[in-house]
Amino acid sequence: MASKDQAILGYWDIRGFAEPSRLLLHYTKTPFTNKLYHFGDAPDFKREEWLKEKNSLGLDFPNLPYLIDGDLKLSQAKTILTHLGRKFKLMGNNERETSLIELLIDQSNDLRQELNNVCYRAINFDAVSKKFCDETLPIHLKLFEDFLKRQGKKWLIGDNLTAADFQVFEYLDHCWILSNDNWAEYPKILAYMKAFRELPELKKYLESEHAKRPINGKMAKFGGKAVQHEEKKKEEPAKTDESEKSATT
Ligand SMILES: N[C@@H](CCC(=O)N[C@@H](CS)C(=O)NCC(=O)O)C(=O)O
Repeated sequence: MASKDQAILGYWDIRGFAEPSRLLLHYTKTPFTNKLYHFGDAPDFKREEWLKEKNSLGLDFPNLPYLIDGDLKLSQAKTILTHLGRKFKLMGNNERETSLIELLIDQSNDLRQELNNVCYRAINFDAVSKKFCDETLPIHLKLFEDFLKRQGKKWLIGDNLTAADFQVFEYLDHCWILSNDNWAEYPKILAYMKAFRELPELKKYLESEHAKRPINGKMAKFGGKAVQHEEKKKEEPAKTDESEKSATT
């Protein structure tokens, strides 16, 4: 039963940009209202469910995701994640760690934006996704692999999770789903992702609600349907052209 004091995290009914914060909230066992908005059906994928509330929530900069935490109302995915990080003492133990956490959040966001361009905006999906998997993704993966190697710790910043881990894990996982590769060249990343999946605080959530939620909106050419991680199977890209018109996420 939702308490009226608990925070509300609003977003589309997908993993997208909100899942890092959802993971953090689950990890910290924080009860929250996971307010989900649904796209309409093809071909228009209407956003009415969100648009009719968008300007009445008291958000200074109305957008999805948003977080209503008491009288604080935030949008912007990174702002929400770092707000929660500070609240739950997951933003590092000193200035240096905090700066590295922010760096990792921005770096993984760049990767997610590149993935978004493939999934939502590619005109020729097959060619663009192949180029992403063959050229762009390996550059990013090598950087994360080397970072993990240099750090030499279980998590990105030492032996305890920080806010960065929720986003880096999540966005690497989005790429894993698209890449359909075994990532054998990146043993540190593989070990890191395996350890994350086995966190007792998250295991159940990762195997249930999280696994059932698609990474992208249903207008996307890829990731609009939930894909089981274990299957490592490439989802068929959507065949319609409507996706280009409605690419919003
Ligand atoms: N820079 C923003 C981008 C937010 C954004 O693009 N939100 C998309 C979903 S991922 C949306 O549908 N927003 C609702 C709107 O534009 O009204 C963030 O990082 O949160």
